[in-house]
Amino acid sequence: MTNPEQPVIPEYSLDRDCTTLSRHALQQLHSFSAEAQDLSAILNRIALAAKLIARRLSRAGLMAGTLGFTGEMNVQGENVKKMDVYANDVFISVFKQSGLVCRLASEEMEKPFYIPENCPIGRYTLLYDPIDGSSNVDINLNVGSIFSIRQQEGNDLDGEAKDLLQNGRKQIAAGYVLYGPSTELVYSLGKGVHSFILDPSLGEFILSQENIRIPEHGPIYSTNEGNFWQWDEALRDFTRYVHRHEGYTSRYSGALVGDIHRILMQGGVFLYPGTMKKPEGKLRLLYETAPLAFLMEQAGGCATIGKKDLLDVVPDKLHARTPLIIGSKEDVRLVQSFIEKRESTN
Ligand code: AHM
Ligand code: MG
Repeated sequence: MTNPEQPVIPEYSLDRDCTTLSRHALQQLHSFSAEAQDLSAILNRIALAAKLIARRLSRAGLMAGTLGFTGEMNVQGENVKKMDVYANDVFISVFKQSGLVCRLASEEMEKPFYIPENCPIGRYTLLYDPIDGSSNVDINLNVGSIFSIRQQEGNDLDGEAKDLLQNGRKQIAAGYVLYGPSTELVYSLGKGVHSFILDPSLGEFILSQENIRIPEHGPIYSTNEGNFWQWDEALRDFTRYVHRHEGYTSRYSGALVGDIHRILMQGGVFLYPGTMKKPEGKLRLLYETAPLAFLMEQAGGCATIGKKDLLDVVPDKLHARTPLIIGSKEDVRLVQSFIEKRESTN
């Protein structure tokens, strides 16, 4: 008998509380096949990595040896932060003895990391940026992790990982974790984009939004305008346009995941173009721009390097970089119209 005094909790709320990331992935794939189980288990491990990183970030200012630089340089020639190293190791550690992925390739490692005990059965490679936007870490602002899953092709006996030098359409799944006021994981298996919030009381990522769609047009433009004089004329034309027209507002946090998350939810465009000194831009294709482009297309937006779709770009090396113009279709199109206009007058 139900007590009429007791509030009736709708059934869906319990079911929703039980919609964890791994269960959702299985639902998405409509299957309990070995492949579906593997992908679901990989996402579950990524979720564990995210929880470990979120836990450390939440207490970073109180723990010795957590903030600041290590004094080392990474393969990109950038100063490495202690959190970069920790987060990179977390991903390796959660995949050891998992039988799930044979290789991990990360922005922080010159070459892929092999997990030989997994290789006979783990036919996937995980690509990731363990802490993106790490300049924000020391001042307690938002940062993120970005990930992508690709099928391993061939045995890669020479360890060169040449099979990873393929376009972004080869990705099986991609996503990011945003370490903000809540920890949020957004992912796609090529069947829409879905978001999960970490419920600390459960220690689980619980479904918060299914089938996220980016607006066709939005009010935000997000870019580091400090580079204005380093951009080519077309990008400057676009910037002048948004300065002179009502309806656009600027938001830029210096951490890609948060900036892209805002664009995904509210619409607009994020730009990290090439500069005169670095025509290929700053962001890395395999660990940053391709996973985000995959998500954005799945949400109904788009991503380009200027004229070419970002997902069609084939990297010439593991740590290749690309310019990035990403977001709502209409706003990306507007940027492209300035590029075309400049080309037609040159
Ligand atoms: P990182 O992976 O070394 O942290 O670099 C990537 C970050 C992005 O999160 C962000 O969009 C960009 O670098 C910010 O760069 P800038 O300081 O040049 O605006
Ligand atoms: Mg990064």
